[in-house]
Amino acid sequence: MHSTSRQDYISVNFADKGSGKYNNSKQWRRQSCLRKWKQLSRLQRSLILFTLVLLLICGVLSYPAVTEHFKGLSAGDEEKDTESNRVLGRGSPPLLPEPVKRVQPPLQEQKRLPNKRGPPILQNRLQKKGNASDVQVENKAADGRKENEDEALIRRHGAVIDTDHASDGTKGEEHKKDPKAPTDQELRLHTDLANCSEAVREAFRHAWKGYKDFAWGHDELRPISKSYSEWFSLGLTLVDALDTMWILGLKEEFEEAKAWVATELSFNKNIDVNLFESTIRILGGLLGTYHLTGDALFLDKAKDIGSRLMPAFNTPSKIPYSDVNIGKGIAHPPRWTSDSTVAEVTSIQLEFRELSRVTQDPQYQAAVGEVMAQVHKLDGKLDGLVPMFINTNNGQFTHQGIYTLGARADSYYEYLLKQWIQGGKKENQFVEDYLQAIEGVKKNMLQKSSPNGLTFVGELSHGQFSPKMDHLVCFLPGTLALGAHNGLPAEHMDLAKQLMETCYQMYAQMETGLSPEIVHFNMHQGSNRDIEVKLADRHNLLRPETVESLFYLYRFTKDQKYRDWGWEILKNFNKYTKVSSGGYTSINNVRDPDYPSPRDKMESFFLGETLKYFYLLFSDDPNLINLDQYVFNTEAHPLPIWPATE
Ligand code: DMJ
Repeated sequence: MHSTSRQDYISVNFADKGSGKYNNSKQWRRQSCLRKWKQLSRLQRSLILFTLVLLLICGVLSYPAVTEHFKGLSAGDEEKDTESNRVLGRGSPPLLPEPVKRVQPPLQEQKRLPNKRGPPILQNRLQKKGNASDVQVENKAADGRKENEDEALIRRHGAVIDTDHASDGTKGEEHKKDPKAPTDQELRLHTDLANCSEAVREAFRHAWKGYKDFAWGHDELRPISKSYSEWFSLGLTLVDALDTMWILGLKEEFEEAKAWVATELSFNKNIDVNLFESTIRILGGLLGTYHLTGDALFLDKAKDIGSRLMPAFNTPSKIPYSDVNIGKGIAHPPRWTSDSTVAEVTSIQLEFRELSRVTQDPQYQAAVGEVMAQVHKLDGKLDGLVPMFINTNNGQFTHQGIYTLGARADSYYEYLLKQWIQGGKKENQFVEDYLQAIEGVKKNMLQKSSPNGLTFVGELSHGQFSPKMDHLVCFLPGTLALGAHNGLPAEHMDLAKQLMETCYQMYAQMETGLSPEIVHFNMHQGSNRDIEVKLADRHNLLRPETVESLFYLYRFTKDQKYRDWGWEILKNFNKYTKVSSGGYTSINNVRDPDYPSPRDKMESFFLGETLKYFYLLFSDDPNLINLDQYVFNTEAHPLPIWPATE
């Protein structure tokens, strides 16, 4: 409605410089206010003053952050003290993790059975320092004793490395050692004493408490505002976290989540979901939990969501649309394009292939296999590297000439290797494409930074190299190591170690000890520092990739430094992202330890992936997800490697 009220018009008087008009009118206004005030009765004046004071008091009290800030800080301190005492084995005896009971799928059943991507880019809403009181993050909670140990650890690991003088194939790992820093053996002892596994379980319980108290049954916790956000309205965090609880031996939490799945989780809803995200988190999560527990509830739910996602493949090219309405059975591309993301259409294969195997229904595997077959044949690759978009009408790559191992392409490479492993290393096309792509990375995207020669994977745009690397790329050291473990060239392991060091430095060189979302490496001779971070890239979303790779590297090399690095990162998550009332929050600024600026969101992958990989990193049981029996999907849900007889 068009309003013509007076408020619609603003009249602006331009002051005549030097005429003194502006000052005069200000004076005039002040005098007229005073005159009006004096005309009021004493009662009227008292009433106005009383109301103003009342409003002021209410304003202060109803601003939750003010009271919560103080409550939060003191509660946080207490909690942290207890936690660190337990973690360091002081006071009461350390809590040992309960033995994890794992149920493998019965052998007979196995025989019966047939054989950042990347989430939508999250906006960086940089907050002003004035909002600091919103934060209940326990970033100053550690006690004195612990602080000293932390500092020692950070001093040692924060030291810049020289990758040109290494003895172990990783080219130069001469840490500038502080003579006061603890020896490797002391650190090992420290790590053992700290009982890292219990610390991860504590972290999970804390995250779960926030989810349970403020977001139960919803997609994601917003821990600062003690509320939730919805993406698909499918209890995303709960479903993503199911197998983590099982692996961590958190029986009670698992049972309450299972009860919710049994009674509340319904896919018969008129909602749009993203095919890739719901496949890796929900279908993958349900299948992984089914395999660990043997409970048919999860298989039934997996079949339900899997079949509801199938309309996505009804496109002219058979390259799936990005979105599906799972209630109506109608799929569509995003409103602004008929393209899908390459990583998204090529990182749903492990899950749908497994769904075919367990249901003996070949339609799922056929649909995702067709996508791989088409992508394999497409023109527009550069030495095995793929562009970021593919058109759902004609099945061709679009936006050609841009290559990255980060968002929108990353898990294409991961799933090439993992499909080969899942299928018992028989489908050669996958491993050939993978090997070619890794050669493509080495030839076109691998560079060293200055001054310390960190090996990194940059990006290519129409032949121009950019020294930009997403944190997402840190899945690569783990994937390379997994390939080498499965018989691929040993030099892949060397490269994995070098890139692991770089991903670790992306954490260690930041003031909070947490990596930003994106870094740029310096390549000019004479640079002062290897890593630069642009203002808009300083956020940390609690992502898993570096911890994931640390887990693989530790499993395959047993080098203690990977655990030490993981322990350091876990402590920094606790220091800068833990919210005292429950949950962990993404932060806006990894470079400001005084004000990391919470974003008020706990992504489901923090429980689904990050904490799971932390736990596995610190576990000494090689059979806790044996990597010769299971392959993790890109959301850390373990799926069985198919038995050779199938
Ligand atoms: C997760 O959903 C998956 O790991 C995906 O492959 C990439 N993005 C997030 C974690 O960063």
